[in-house]
Amino acid sequence: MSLIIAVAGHIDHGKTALVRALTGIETDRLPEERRRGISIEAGFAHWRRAHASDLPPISFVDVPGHERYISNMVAGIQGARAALLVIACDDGVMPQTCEHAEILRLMGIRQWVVALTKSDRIDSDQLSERTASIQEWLQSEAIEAEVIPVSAHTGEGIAELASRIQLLAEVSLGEYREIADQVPGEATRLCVDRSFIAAGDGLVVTGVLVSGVLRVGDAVRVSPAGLAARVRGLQRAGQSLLEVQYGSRCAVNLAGQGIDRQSVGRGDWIVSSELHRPICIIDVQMIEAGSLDGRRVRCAWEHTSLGRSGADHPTRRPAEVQVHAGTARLSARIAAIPVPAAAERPDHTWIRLRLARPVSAVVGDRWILRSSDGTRTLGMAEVVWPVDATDGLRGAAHVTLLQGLNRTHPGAWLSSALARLPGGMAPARFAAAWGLTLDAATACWKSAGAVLLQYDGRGVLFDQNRLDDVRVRLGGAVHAWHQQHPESLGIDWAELMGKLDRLDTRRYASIALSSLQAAGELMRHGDRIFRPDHVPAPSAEDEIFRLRVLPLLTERRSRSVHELADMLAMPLGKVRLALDRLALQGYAVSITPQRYLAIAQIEALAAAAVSMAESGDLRAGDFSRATGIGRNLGIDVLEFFDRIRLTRRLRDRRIVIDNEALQRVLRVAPGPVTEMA
Ligand SMILES: Nc1nc2c(ncn2[C@@H]2O[C@H](COP(=O)(O)OP(=O)(O)O)[C@@H](O)[C@H]2O)c(=O)[nH]1
Ligand SMILES: [Mg+2]
Repeated sequence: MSLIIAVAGHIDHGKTALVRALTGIETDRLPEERRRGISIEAGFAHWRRAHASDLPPISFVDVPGHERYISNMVAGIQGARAALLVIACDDGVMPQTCEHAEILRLMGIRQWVVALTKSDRIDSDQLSERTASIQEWLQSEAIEAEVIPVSAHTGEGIAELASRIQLLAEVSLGEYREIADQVPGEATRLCVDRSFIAAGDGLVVTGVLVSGVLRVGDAVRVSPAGLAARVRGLQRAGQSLLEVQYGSRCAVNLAGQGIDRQSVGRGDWIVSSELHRPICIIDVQMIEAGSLDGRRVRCAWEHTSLGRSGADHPTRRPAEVQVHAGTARLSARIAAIPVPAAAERPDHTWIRLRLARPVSAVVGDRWILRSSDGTRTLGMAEVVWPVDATDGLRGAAHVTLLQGLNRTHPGAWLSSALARLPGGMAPARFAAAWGLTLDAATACWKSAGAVLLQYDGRGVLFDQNRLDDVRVRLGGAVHAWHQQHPESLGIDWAELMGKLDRLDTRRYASIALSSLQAAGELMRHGDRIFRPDHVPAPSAEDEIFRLRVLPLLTERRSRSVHELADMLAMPLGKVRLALDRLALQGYAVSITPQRYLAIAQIEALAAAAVSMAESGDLRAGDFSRATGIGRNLGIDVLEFFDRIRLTRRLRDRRIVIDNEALQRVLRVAPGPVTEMA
């Protein structure tokens, strides 16, 4: 672990000179910077302290102060956890002093120190006056910071500032560790600010390792492009290492197909493979830029034509903004997510960002939003829902999902999401949303009361409590149906769904039904759901039907449901239902959806099959001939026997595997466990 301190402030206030005085390092590296005497890119300086301490490495990032380079400034402060705000004593607070302070505060920096530079330029009376006025300004900005007068020219105050920074570092590291300890198993994420070709080594990228560990030999991916690469070498502060921990700024030598300066650069992320899931649509919570020049300025935000949108103020046209996400700058359209006025918090707004290109996003990432012309900071967007979709939740349900999300811990977030999502969430999606390794994500969902089930051929996490609840209610609804409709086979699936709450969507109900079927608590025949102990009471109508249809089902030649409907002059659907009831009452059995046979008939056929298998070979042709039922029906019957596991097919013959199978299934053959339409 190491600590990065952002050195920010207005242009010409002495940031670069101060870093030089503290570290001896010149951060203006570009020829243009040296010629013009201004910083354009962020410059990095590792602090080699005179006194050895237990503290991990500390480095400064000296960011450009000119307003044209704000985007470089935002890229530069990625990963910084403390701020050294530089204010020249002859100039005082200037526009970029405010803007930088605002951006740092929005990014969540809590540890600050203010260097009042060029103290050699004014006398001590003026100095105390300046110090007082700056302290007043800090107070109005709600920034807690000590103000230390320094001169890079005379060296005055530099030692005091250095010891103050050490103290600051200790506090920030404590905070940092506390946060890091709460989220175990973070996957690797490095945001790239620069790439270059190093002679003999190939491509090198520099950037901040925001989470996880990077080791020489690691297989990684360049996101969002998705290129695979391998870590060939690592450096921190000019020193070659085998491993770098999160929080560090480092240089990484990458090798791989297509890995070059064109394919990897500022704005990209180097991530472990499971984290490569770039997305374009992200829900965020926006915190507005609150004060510039000490005034509360809401207009910056209102200028976006979006403004605040309560339920009674319909959203206006989505606005275009610039998003600084990590070191990337991209344009996005924003749409407010309307929150009912009562639930609105004055400083928070829910926003859906539609980014011009996909990015890597993890819950809690803080992005700076600036006006599309790049002149105003609108606020900070904290990533809340990096899942690219809300599973069909819209309007109030969407807001309820976002408002209900508990962001204190990945497990809590997952439970709060699963409680409201209609269709659960894939474990890999959850891991990527929180930047966790798959192992850590698994530990999290297990302790969060989620359950992993196969659904549509892939694993999906569901809320165990909700599932249990739906199971109980499904069982209750079926029971109630039987009481009210004793003559009916069971309740129709669609009707049963209608008895559940809106929240208990089809997916939960389907899964609950499957598990109830597997446990033998409910059965299903076609679209009818019923309890295994329920036998429909035959009505007078059933009796008449039975007398008419049974002779037809006992003939050698079997009739399809369609033929029966024609012969009995009854609607097809009615015939099917009546046949199903007959099956449940123990008179008939369905061998295919189209064919029903009388019990006596199927029992005779089973006996014939068993005896043929015992006395020699059971082959489809011989079976059809011997029983006289014709080839097609013969095959249907044998396949039915296979299905109920009376027989098993071995190439062209069959063997008997369970003599009792027919007796067991004579009541009803349960349908396959799949989602029902
Ligand atoms: N007198 C005096 N001038 C300084 C001091 N620190 C910086 N300067 C001058 O102020 C100008 C801007 O300094 P620089 O470090 O480039 O400012 P930056 O734009 O904030 O990085 C340079 O001409 C410096 O020589 C100081 O402590 N005393
Ligand atoms: Mg500078």
